[in-house]
Amino acid sequence: MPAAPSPATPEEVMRATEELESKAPPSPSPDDADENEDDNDDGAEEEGGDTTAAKKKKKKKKKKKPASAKAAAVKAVIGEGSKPCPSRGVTGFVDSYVRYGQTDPPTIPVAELPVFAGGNFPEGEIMEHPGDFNAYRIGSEEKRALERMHTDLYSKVRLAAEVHREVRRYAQSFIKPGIKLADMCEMLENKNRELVQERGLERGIGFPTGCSLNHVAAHYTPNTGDNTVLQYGDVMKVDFGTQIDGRIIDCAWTVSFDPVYDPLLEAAKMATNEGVKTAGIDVRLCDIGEAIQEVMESYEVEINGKVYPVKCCRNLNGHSIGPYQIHGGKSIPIVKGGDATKMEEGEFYACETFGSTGRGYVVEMEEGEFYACETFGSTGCGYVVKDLECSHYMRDFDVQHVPLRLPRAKQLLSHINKTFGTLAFCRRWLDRPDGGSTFVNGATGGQQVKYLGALKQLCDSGVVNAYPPLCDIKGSYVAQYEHTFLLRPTCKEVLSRGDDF
Ligand code: HZT
Ligand code: MN
Ligand code: MN
Repeated sequence: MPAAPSPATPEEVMRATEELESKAPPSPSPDDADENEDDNDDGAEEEGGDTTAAKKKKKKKKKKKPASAKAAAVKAVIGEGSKPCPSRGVTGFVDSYVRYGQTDPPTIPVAELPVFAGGNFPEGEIMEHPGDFNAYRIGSEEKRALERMHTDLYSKVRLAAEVHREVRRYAQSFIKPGIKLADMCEMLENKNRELVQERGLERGIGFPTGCSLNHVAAHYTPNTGDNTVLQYGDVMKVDFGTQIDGRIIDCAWTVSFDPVYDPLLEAAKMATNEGVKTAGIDVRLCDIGEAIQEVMESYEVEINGKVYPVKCCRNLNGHSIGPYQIHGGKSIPIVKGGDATKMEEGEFYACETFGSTGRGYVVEMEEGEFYACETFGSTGCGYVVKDLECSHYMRDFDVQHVPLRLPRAKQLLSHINKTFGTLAFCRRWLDRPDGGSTFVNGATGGQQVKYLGALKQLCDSGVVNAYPPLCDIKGSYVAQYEHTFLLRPTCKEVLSRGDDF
């Protein structure tokens, strides 16, 4: 039950898109305004060199100039053909990577851009570790010496992050109402492979492209044959990853076209930024959760004349990230009352928050399963849902060896081991002629056929885990933003930060 009428004819789709393109960007928060300004600033953000004074000066200038003059000035700096982003929830220009000498659309592998010669990839956003007890870190020679031992690691994760930024910028240029989600995922994933120079387990996609819609919060990607088309009234979470030597950048944003959802998107964006800001060495995970909830729940959103408080999805969390391990073992709660474990030097985290107009609690729903109505916040009879199939799977990181008698299960596990290792994968990839990696299996030597029984056996044996779509109540809307950061000895580096979000 979409809140706004969805454009049905191609003409209506075009009109909706044109309307969006002619509209001013969403009412900018102070943060958004800064990010927007940075876009015409030739990578100043990445160099961490933009001073507050410089920003103030630019802001004043902007106020005096009419919008058209500003747009022209920005265009002159970025280059010919600068395009504002057609979807809401992000800022800046979709071809901003041309400032690095990248083509538009991007075709040059990021590691081959001359501007990054010698592995000199852009640093993420640098923030100080919060707390007086951390103040010494930023100037500590001892901590700086520790960082010099990790130059290669930092270079790898910064490369993965730059690939993520360029792939998502490209995706933002073609994600419009009317696109088939399977096509969107294939284009995004193929660009990810191309820009990262996919080499099997060495470098490639970090995990399947989530494109969960509306009340589905996470872990939906189309299976083969799914013809779902993105609608004007949809709220879509685009969640994808890039990995180099197992170091995964996990980063997501929300796409919507109808401005009624802007406050919901803003709530999740601000809550994620609050989590990123609050995080640091020796900070308790529960304190981050409390700060996130405070920000998220300060928003409300009016849809069809009804006002909804924005709620945190309380059983979803951010997480630490280890090499080849998307969930490293620690969780960042997004509500108060979490555990008091502290963050530690050297750890990687994905801070992700989910704001919902629904119950603020997600359940796994599998096609054909039986649910009591209580599950959906009402009482009475139970019913069977015909909802979403599972698409996401991942080898259990800790399960070493399981005896498998059935040859088809054995063969599938061997395919998974060599193609994905302990990285997550989806059914669509098993259906590809390369079985998920041209580097590992050759362009046509990897396709898996009639594997669903074998996959189920691997799940039943515990060696593979299924990650079904996580759903709030039907008719609700969920927004998500996510960033990956690193707790360096001297500072916090928000690796995935871009000028879009
Ligand atoms: C699992 C399977 C995948 C990790 C978080 C996430 C997308 O919900 C502890 C905290 C991909 C990722 C994951 F195929 N999950 N981030 N981005 N999904 S999670 C999780 O399972 S476990 C969060
Ligand atoms: Mn994610
Ligand atoms: Mn994540």
